[in-house]
Amino acid sequence: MLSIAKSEFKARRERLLAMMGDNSIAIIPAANEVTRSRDTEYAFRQDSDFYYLTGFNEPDAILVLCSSSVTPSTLICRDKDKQAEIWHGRRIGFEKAKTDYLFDATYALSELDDTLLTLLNTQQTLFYAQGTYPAFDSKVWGLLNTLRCAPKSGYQAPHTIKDIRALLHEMRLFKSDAEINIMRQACEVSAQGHIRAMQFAKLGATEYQLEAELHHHYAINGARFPAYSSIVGSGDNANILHYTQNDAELADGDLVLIDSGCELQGYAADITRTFPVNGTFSEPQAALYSIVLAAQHAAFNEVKPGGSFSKANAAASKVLTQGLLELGLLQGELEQLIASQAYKVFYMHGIGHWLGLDVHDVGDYKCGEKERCFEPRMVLTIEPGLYINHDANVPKQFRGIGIRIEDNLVVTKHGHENLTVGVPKAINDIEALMRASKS
Ligand SMILES: [Mn+2]
Repeated sequence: MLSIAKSEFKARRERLLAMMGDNSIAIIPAANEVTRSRDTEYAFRQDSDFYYLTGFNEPDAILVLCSSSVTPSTLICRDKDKQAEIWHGRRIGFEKAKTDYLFDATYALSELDDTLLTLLNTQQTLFYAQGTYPAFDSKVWGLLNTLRCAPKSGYQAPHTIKDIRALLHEMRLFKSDAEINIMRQACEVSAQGHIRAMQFAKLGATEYQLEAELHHHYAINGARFPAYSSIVGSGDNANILHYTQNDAELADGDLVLIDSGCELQGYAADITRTFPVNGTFSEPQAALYSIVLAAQHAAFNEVKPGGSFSKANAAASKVLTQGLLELGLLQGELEQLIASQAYKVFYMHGIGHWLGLDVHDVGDYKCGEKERCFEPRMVLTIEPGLYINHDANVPKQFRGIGIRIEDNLVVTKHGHENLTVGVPKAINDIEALMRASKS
């Protein structure tokens, strides 16, 4: 299976250290385990920032970067513990972590406070992301106070505190070849999962059964968990944007909207497809679907260096408005309807978002006042939709139809590569796939 070399994680730390400047320290904590109920925990998910810089997948660890130190990259992690490992699982231990993960120094978690105090002392700038782990925030502020209160012991606290996320998230926005390869694989696995769910769909099946088909396919391909709670909404449920109840029975004549993607080695895929339960789009469904698909194609044209989310959204909104006008769901002048964003009644979310270790990945959407343009190696989603509620004030045949089509694109030198072409979305192709699975 594809993976990211430990040397790449090390190179990321070195790049960040160089950007931090002299006499700077960064403290980046790992995630903690979270209780699900009584003495059971949710499946552990590493903190994305910590993972990006370490590739280290244990809870409670701390990464410390010191730009002017002879040991710039330090990991503090759980020590080996025979009893704990018999009950809860293997630990790498600080000795092996140093060699396997290419750190300059490693310490056991029992030495956390002393180590942090020593490393923090006399540094000028602290880079830290406040607010993610409140308990750890308290520890850091406590250590800073210790340094401030004891100048006679030779202690000196950093003068300046900066947010590490400004530097780190800019790095994460641009994906390396290794990251793109893993995301390509996450997208392929997810696409196949969607195909499997389409093939399984039939009258009387349930939304949770389609969800199970998707998750089964992810898991047997090495992606044990979805990147986010899968949305499987049939009929009017598709009009609930973040519907995750997934407990309805599929009815004849309804569409099903599936928004789901796996997480592979920390990287998310995020695909949406909408298809008919009985395998054939009705006329009003096909009419609305064709508008959304055309809007997506229009937005795709803006996914290239120099393009932007707002250009993509403008292109998609124009097509959506035109289509809604032709079908009689909007009335008025095209230009005026676009200017007043009349389409927002039926398309109320954004055109897309960055994609990476987080499904709604990090990275600024603006450069100061201005919107930022797409550049090669950015990965993003394009996901226009139309949502016509069961009680919408429109011709009856369009009510209760929700449609979204979402693909994952990596920006290239001259345009983009669609990572999720593996799952069909043309009406003919969807109908052919579903017909084949029934025969
Ligand atoms: Mn999305």
